Amino acid sequence: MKIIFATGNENKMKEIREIMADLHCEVLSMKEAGIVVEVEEDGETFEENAQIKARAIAEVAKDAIVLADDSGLEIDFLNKEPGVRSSRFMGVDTPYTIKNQHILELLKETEEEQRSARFVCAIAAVLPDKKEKVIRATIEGQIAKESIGEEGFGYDPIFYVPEFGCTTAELSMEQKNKISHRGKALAKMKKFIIEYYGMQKQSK
Ligand code: ITT
Repeated sequence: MKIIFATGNENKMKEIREIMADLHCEVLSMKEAGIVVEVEEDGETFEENAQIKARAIAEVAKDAIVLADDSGLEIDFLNKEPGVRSSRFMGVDTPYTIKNQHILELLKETEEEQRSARFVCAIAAVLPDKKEKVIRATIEGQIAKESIGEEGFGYDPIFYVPEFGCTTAELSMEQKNKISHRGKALAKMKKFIIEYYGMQKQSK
């Protein structure tokens, strides 16, 4: 079985590959599958956007499981912004050093209890038989006082996880995948895929 991941984000793809490594499937990015499709992510929720991406790629991907990830950072003090607009926040081409600095500035005067935030990830699947599934997971944390860490990508350097006493940009990919929104959502999706195909085999 082949899995095609409907993402153009190489950083997400690295994490996804590691999480999916123990599944006996070939995991391909859209680029590797030779698929070039522009998708307008105009949904209002992470789930809707993940489904929009997965369905668009499933239209052209034959006999493969298509998965898509829509994710982002919700900051309570900013009314859950940037949320579904996390990648478009301040412009898609604006470097994250600038986006992160701007967020730190916006929260400069806040107390610790006002800095709560979470990463959200929705993973949508479209299976070859057209069955669909969508799974959401989150990781709770706080906006850090300063940007720290070189690992990860995007908003990781300003996302502080109290249990670990560091930002997600200070965790190795393996550590981050164990606790992250993406890691948890994909673990559940893997379980669903294994059970679904297990069940199908039994019913034949
Ligand atoms: P695709 O739509 O092609 O998958 P994208 O980067 O546009 O790529 P999203 O629309 O899902 O993906 O936007 C997610 C953004 O949220 C991403 O670009 C990061 O800025 C942020 N984000 C999501 N997960 C993150 C993580 O684990 N660490 C840091 N930032 C993250």
